[in-house]
This record gives sequence, structure tokens and C-alpha cells, in this order.
Amino acid sequence: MRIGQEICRRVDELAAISEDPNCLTRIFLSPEQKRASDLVISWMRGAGMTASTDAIGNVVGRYEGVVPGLPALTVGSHLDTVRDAGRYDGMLGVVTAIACVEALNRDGRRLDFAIEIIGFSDEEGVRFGTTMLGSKAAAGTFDFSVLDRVDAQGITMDKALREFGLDPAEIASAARSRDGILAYVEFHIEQGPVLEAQGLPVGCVTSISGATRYEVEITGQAGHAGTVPMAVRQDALAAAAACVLAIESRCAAEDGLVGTVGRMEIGPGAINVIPGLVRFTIDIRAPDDRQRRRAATDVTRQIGQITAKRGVTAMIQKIHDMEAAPCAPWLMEQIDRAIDAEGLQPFRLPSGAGHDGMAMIDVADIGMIFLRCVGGISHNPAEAIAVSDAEVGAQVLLRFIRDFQQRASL
Ligand code: HGY
Ligand code: MN
Ligand code: MN
Repeated sequence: MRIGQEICRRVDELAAISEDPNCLTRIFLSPEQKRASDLVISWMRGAGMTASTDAIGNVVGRYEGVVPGLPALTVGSHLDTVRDAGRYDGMLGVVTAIACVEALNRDGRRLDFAIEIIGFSDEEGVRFGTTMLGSKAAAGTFDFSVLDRVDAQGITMDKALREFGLDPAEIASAARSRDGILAYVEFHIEQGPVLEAQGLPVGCVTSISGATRYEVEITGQAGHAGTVPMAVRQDALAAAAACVLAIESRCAAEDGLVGTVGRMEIGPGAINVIPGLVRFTIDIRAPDDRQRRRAATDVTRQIGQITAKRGVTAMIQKIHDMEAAPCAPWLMEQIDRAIDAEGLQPFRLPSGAGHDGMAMIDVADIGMIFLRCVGGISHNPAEAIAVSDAEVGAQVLLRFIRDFQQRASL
């Protein structure tokens, strides 16, 4: 149980690094990211790795193979969090991967490939609204237009990078080459209830659902709450509420499809003023890209109809669109084999949550190992795992790494 205990202890140590003393929030290019990165780098170096941060703030550790410079099995996850987050989403994958290299290093084991661990700097997209900035830079697909996006304080990403000590012009240098990566594998909590319902500690992911995100701005007419008759109001919030219910019913209509309005700002926000301006976000996901696209089309059309009928206007901006990412069969087979070799029942399941593998698929085949989490709860401070599951998960990941067979040799 030692490795599991150490993993949970390190996750707790990372969880204490937050912008808010009352809850866990650690966002892209924040002072907290710097402190967390320094801590992770110290663990990586203690495990016999070279470690540093790259041009987008990813933490990158490398454990050489039998000779220096071999292509790497890349194992990663993210170190940023949502607001009021759980402590395992992302961090568990990085800490567990380091624990595996630590075990290899302790035994003096060198493999016929290198191991690279990446702690991505921004997967959640909390600060600037677009996600997977770290893994997109690593995959060489970073969209430089996002440098102009501003955060809630009006700071551009470009400025935030410079204030963090990074040079936006260097971001391209964070890109990995396809021949330098043998595969990308991520270890992550399931963030759902399936493994727990199956009574299994781990599972092999088949694919990661695609996601489309919008920012919607509804403009009505602010007015006096006491004097404007109901029939003539242009109430932006009432219109937004109708849109939210339309999104919910459209996405509830099909299995596998999900739709969420996660953030809403209401202006001017006074108790006695009819809201004149409302901004909200939409997040639509499905394992099948056509299903997701159909729902997105329907939802945007319904928003247009609802707002026109209510005499308000809607501006809809797509801010994120990522295809579903299938995991590679040759990696799934090796993940199942590692699970089986640890005396556990292999089990395959899709991921409704997005992960950095959706970006890394542009530079390598991807695989994912899920770990059971209590009640399937995530993006919530109640997120929890059993220490015994942390132990089992680490043994499965270590077994996968030790027994990893390169595709070329299959
Ligand atoms: O939103 C997601 O699915 C992931 O947690 N970023
Ligand atoms: Mn998350
Ligand atoms: Mn995550």
C-alpha cells in the first residue's frame, strides 16, 4: 500500500496549492501553477528524471532508456484545475506516472524506450475559455489566435504568458515530433459512475467524446422592475432561461449526448432591474461526432427562434470544437493485458469527459486507463478515490509501462 499512500499524499500536497484557501482552484499561468510546477519538477528529479517547463508552461520530465535519446512512451495528464475542483482530476495521472518511474529507477531498470511524463499547463480552459492549450502546443496544433483572448480581468493570454516568464513566440518549440513519441497514454479518474457500478477499480478507455462549446450573449432591454408591463418586456434573462431549458431537452433526447450551461453572467444584476444583457456558455458532447454536430445545429437554431420571438438578440460564438478521439486498439490490448496480469478483470468504457489525448492524438496514438472514483463525482471538492485503488492503479500503469511493446515490434 506504500505506493498508493505516497501517491495520495502527493496529491494532497498539490491540492494545498490553490488561489483560494477555502477550495482548490489552480488556473493557467497563475502563481499557483508556478508553485505546483516546481513541486512536480522536484518529484520528477527525485525519481531520476530530467525535468523542466516548456514554452507553454507544461512540466516535462524524461527518464532515459537503455541509451539516451530513444523515442519515448509519453504518459501525461494536466496540473490545472476547474474552480472549486476535486484534487484527483489531472494531478492523479501525473503523480502516478512519477511513482512508476520512481519504482523503475529504484530498481535500476532501464527500458528499450525512454519515458516522458508531461504535466499539462492548461487542460480545463478555465482562464481563457479554450481548453487543452498545453497538449495542443505539445502536439504542434496550438492556435495562435487564442493569444488575443482575455481573461476575466481583461488580461490577454499573450500578456499572461509574458508575465509568467514565457515567450509566446517560443510556443512552437513545445511541439513534440511524431517520431519522438511511441504512444501517448493517460491515467485518469473516470469522473463517472461506471467502474464503481461494475465493482472494478480500473478500466480501459475506448474513445474520448468530442465537444463543442459556445459563448452566447443575449441582449434585451434593461428596465424598471416595477413599471414595465410583462407583455412589453425584452427580458434577456427570461430568454436565456428558455434557451437553457431548450438545450436541456434537446440533449436529453438522445443516449450518449449531453449538454450543459455551466456559466452565466447577468447584467446589470440588480434586484429591481429587468436584465438587459446575459452571457452564458454551452458545452455539448457525444461519443459520435455526427450526433454532436446535429445537436449543436439544433440548439443554435432554437436559440435564434426563442430570442426572435422574445424581441431580444442573440450572438453565438463557437469557442471550442474537438472531434471524438478513438483510443488505439494496439494500446487498448496492452492496457487490458496489464489489467489482467494484475489479476483484475479488463473492462472497456468510453470517456464522456474531455482529456489531453484529444489533442495528443494529432502527434501519437493514444490510450487511457481509468481509475474508479467514489460516486463518480468529479469537478467537485467531494472527488475521492480509495488509497487501495491508487495502489492498484499504479501497479497496472507500472505493469503497462514495463511490458510496453512498441508498435513497430508488434
Ligand atoms: O471538461 C472536461 O471534460 C475536462 O474535465 N476538461
Ligand atoms: Mn476536468
Ligand atoms: Mn481531467
